[in-house]
Amino acid sequence: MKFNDSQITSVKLVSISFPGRDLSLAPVSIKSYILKDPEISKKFSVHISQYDINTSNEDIFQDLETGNEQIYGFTVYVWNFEKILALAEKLKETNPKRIIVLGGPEASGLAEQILVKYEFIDFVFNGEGESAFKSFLTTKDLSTVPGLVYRKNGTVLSNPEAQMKNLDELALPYESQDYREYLENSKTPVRAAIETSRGCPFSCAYCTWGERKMKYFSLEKIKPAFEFLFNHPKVRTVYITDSNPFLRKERSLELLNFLIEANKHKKSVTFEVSPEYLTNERIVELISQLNNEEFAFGVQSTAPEVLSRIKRKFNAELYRKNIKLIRQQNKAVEFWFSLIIGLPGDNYSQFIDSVDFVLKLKPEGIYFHELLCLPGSDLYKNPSEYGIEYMEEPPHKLISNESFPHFEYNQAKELAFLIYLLHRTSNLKQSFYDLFEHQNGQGLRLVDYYIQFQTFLKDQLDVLDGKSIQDLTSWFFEQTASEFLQDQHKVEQLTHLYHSFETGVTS
Ligand code: B12
Ligand SMILES: C[S@@+](CC[C@H](N)C(=O)[O-])C[C@H]1O[C@@H](n2cnc3c(N)ncnc32)[C@H](O)[C@@H]1O
Ligand code: SF4
Repeated sequence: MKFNDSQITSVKLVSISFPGRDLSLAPVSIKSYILKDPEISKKFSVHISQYDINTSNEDIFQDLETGNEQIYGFTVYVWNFEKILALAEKLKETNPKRIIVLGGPEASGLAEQILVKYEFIDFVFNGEGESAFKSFLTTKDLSTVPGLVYRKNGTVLSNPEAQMKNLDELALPYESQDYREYLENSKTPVRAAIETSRGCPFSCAYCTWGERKMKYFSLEKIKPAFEFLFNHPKVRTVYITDSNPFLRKERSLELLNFLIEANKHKKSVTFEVSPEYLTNERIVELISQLNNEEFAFGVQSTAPEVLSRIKRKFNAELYRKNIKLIRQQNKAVEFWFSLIIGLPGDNYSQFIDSVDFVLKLKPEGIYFHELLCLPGSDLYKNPSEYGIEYMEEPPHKLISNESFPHFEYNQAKELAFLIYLLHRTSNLKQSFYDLFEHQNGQGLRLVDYYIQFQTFLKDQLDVLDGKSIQDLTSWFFEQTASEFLQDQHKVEQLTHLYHSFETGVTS
């Protein structure tokens, strides 16, 4: 890009995130990396602005406008794309000289389409942004900028991506002044994120992480970063963002031993893994000593038909074994499992088989996610191959799935919400587990008791409080359940109805 050499060009990196979290890693990493370049630090001033997703567009716009930025670089995810588009349009409309740049997973998956559709967006980056953005700010020839998608003579051109070869060249968040200040100024302790690797060697069809070569930060590099987070009073929990943080045996053993030793204040270290890939018993033992209050395990589906369609492995025995091992080591640990509703090849009956598998592991709760057809994923690229149709607009929910009729999908979602709610209602989770144990041998599966209770509740209590299940995105299960639980009268009603149901079943 050609910038005026005689004056400083101002760049704002913008992220729109969730409350209770730290400063997003993407702008922090990009800023730290590009400012290592003497030419950039001389000619550019770079600022980071982060906003809560619940902040109104008017307020964000006013704040963004006050600076005299020439370049706005937004980090785009599926949850903030619409907000960013509205902001970008207004920024451009009020001053056409502003340069609007998008990066991040959602923008990467839609790069060409964005430039075709939205004239107020100038550039989109595909993939990793650190060295690509540096090249953008320093080169005069756009065709050399890795991953850049841009317009030339009315056509949209797309440069090949270049991967960072050595992650140790990047700064970790704690090395950044912005990150430290953000923590200091945060009113309450946050959930801090840290990357120890990038990529994923697997290739689940719904995910955008897969088939990317694994790259690692060295342990020497990440150890002080963890120490900083463990010892910082404004850090509540530490969240490892990796796809599968404990894949390599020797590295995992060293890292886990270190984490256990360094975590003096016993903060929770969270991450999501698929127990499929935990094949070493010592690693599982060490994971259970991490002092976690909570473990999140990806299941997604247990149905062979679905697993083969989405190209994912599943080994029920290994699952059970690992969960049992962790439980033996750490009795207090709470397990959460993730299931996706609406996967290709799935249907109501198979979905409840998956739910039953998970329930039998007696989790604290289940995260149910409606299937999103994420740009860049195989599902998004080849919907007809998977027998699905999805919404073009974010969050790219399903319109149809040939194996999972609408009615069944909503039924599954309704059951999912009920289970989520029951597991959040004190004692009721255990009541179902006890009921099942007590009734064992009656030929019913654990999930069947939840289904029977769902039928029993009909016309007696509306757990959705007038909302239609179709309009409730699974993202809002937590908020909807919390609203229900704040109403003492409703909680009493639910508990009372459960007891009537239980009496009916056992008598
Ligand atoms: C932390 C995280 C979250 C956090 C929120 C994070 C936040 N800051 O607000 C939580 C836990 C809330 C979350 C939730 C969800 N998440 Co999430 N999450 C992540 C995770 C693990 C890490 C993100 C991160 O910081 N990465 C590290 C940074 C450095 O990487 P990056 O963001 O990709 O940025 C690089 C490039 O994209 C690029 N770049 C980024 N911004 C910019 C800007 C410019 C100008 C340039 C040039 C380049 C550039 O350069 C960066 C450095 O190389 C990612 C997976 C991953 N490892 O990336 C998934 C991921 C972002 N999540 C994803 C999804 C799908 C979800 C959920 C929708 C899952 C679900 N079904 O519920 C929910 C939705 C949230 C909701 N509404 O409740 C997808 C997003 C796909 C998409 N199209 O946006 C990801 C990519 C995982 C996946 N499945 O593929 N998530
Ligand atoms: C990206 S996954 C990674 C977890 C881990 N690597 C695994 O394989 O289980 C994190 C969680 O987000 C949810 N998720 C990921 N992609 C999704 C999609 N396209 N639609 C709905 N949920 C999704 C899944 O439930 C998953 O458990
Ligand atoms: S779901 Fe997990 S294992 Fe599968 S590709 Fe995504 S990150 Fe990798």
